Amino acid sequence: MAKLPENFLWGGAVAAHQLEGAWQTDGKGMSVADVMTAGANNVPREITDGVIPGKNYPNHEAIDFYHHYREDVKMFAELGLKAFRTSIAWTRIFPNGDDDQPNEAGLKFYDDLFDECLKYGIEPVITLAHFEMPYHLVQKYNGFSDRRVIDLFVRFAETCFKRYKDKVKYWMTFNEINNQSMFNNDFLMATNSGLIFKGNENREAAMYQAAHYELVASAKAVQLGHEINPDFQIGCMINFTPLYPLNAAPNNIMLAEKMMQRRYWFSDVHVNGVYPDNIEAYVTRKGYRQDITEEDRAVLKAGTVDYVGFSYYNSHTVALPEGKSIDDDLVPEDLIAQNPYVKVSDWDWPIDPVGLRYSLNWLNDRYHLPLFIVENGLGAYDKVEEDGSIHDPYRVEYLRAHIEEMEKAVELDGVNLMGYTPWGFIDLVSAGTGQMSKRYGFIYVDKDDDGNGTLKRSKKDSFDWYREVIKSNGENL
Ligand code: BGP
Repeated sequence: MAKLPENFLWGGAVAAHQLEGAWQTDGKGMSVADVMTAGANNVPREITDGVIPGKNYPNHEAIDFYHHYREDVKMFAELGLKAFRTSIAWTRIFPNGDDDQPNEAGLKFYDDLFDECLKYGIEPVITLAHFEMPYHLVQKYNGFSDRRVIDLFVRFAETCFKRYKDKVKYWMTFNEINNQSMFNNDFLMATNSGLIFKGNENREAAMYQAAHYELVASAKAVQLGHEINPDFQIGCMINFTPLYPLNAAPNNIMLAEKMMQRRYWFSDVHVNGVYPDNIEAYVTRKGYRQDITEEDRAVLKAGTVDYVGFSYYNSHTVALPEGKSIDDDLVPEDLIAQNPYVKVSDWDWPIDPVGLRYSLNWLNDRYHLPLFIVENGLGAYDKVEEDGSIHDPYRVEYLRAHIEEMEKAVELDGVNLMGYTPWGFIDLVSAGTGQMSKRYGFIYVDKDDDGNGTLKRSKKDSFDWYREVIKSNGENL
């Protein structure tokens, strides 16, 4: 088999609010992630009305990367990372989102962080908004349900592009922008587009309008970024969870196709600059997304992305419930069926390495753009032995199987892939559960779900394994 390209971006991925902590340090404002309590296994996190003393807000300290980044980046270099994907906390730069001036201390933090990475030859890969809209914008505008938030985001993007134009080449606008297709999920709506529902609003309608503004904001940022530095590579970022039909019943095949359309039109717009016909037909039929102008359409067309970044954790399987038709109002969550052919993780996430090869093929055939796997991994419980060692063969097994499928996609299927940055390669706060105990890392961080621990970093067995994978450019798995 042919090898991966020499410049393949082997790396690791994190997000500001899940590891930085220091939630009020050096002028940082409060983000929506700062008002999220910790949940538990399959108990959703609560979004509270401001910070309530005594509730556990795990992001407030997280792993305190803000104060540990120098020693951490040194370890990342030892691991051999070529790329480090993180996000810029919007509230470090514009604490309220609509401030007159950016916060210099926040800008300086990322200057120092990027310098530290570049010192070791580690390429920063930066997401502008990873689940952390300024809380002030959530309260004042209900996030992206208000058109005015477009310009506030664009100003934030412009400030970052200008400041870091000689340090950062790879950017993404919004993390997993398409999570909001699960519009019944409060957490996903708040983190994706800053929408909080107070009553019985039509959630799906609100989602289509807010997502439109968000896509316009993204396209404006992409266009501006290319003007600021024509060498920038600016991508979109979607959660990619292929939806399989439970069986060959034609209605289930059609359902899976419909659900794929409802989940992946976001990247269609990012890449093609136009809404796909099926979504135009759907929103027209439902009377959704009433505010879309000719100017918006021109902006979408002018601000298409350079690559498609995506996360892949699992596949889902769908079946049409008894007595339902494809064209009924379907609630995405009600369609999920158990796939008898795959095992699941401790958090009931299906484990499906072949699904990654399927996803790479699907995205490559659909978009004909470079792809970037910017998240992949297994959340698991780790045990620290008496002597401090941590044996995590399950993590290696998961990643090895996925990398094998990734390599087949590149080497046998001709997929154009830029890089691979496994998620949470240093333990951090889980986004979905708010727990520390759902760990993804090669680097262990001593902290538990109640916030106790020394924050000491140590290497798990997987650390040496991944270092060898990078060193051999994916040959030694
Ligand atoms: C993605 C997010 C990440 C991350 C990951 C794992 O959806 O982009 O922020 O946390 O999923 O999810 P979890 O932390 O819920 O296990």
